[in-house]
Amino acid sequence: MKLFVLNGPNLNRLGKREPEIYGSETLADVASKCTSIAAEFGASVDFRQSNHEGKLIDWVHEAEDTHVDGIVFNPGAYTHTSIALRDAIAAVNVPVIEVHISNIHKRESFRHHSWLAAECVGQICGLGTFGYELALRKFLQQ
Ligand code: CA2
Repeated sequence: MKLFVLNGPNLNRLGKREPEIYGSETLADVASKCTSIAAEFGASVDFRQSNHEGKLIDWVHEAEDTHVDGIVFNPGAYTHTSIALRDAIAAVNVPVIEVHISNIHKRESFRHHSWLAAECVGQICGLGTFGYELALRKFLQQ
């Protein structure tokens, strides 16, 4: 099984600021956790981050073209703004689980709505970086 874990804008700063919201782990820590969980199942994880909307869209398309089995996706703030990312998810036949480290429903009202969630298998939020692990395990147990 081949999985993508995609991360959107500013998540490369994880662990460097706002630990009260996002915790103290870095994105590299999350990547190595995801890689070792996948390895337990003989699966592979391609873990990526971009600050650019178009790049994230290209990676969603690439997932279908290269027969990826599922995408764990933390789209960052594009969650709340991007119809283009929603269309990309709708345009591919690859299941996507949306993950947020923080509880977006407990925060500013502009974070309450996700344009992507309705095109995803499900959404996990507010469980810290453990949400990545849960989403991965959902794909891996299949
Ligand atoms: O809770 C999440 O995972 C978010 O996707 C994170 C996004 C935010 O815009 C979403 O509403 C919820 C922001 C990522 C920025 O990450 C930082 C981490 C540390 C320091 C600064 C930014």
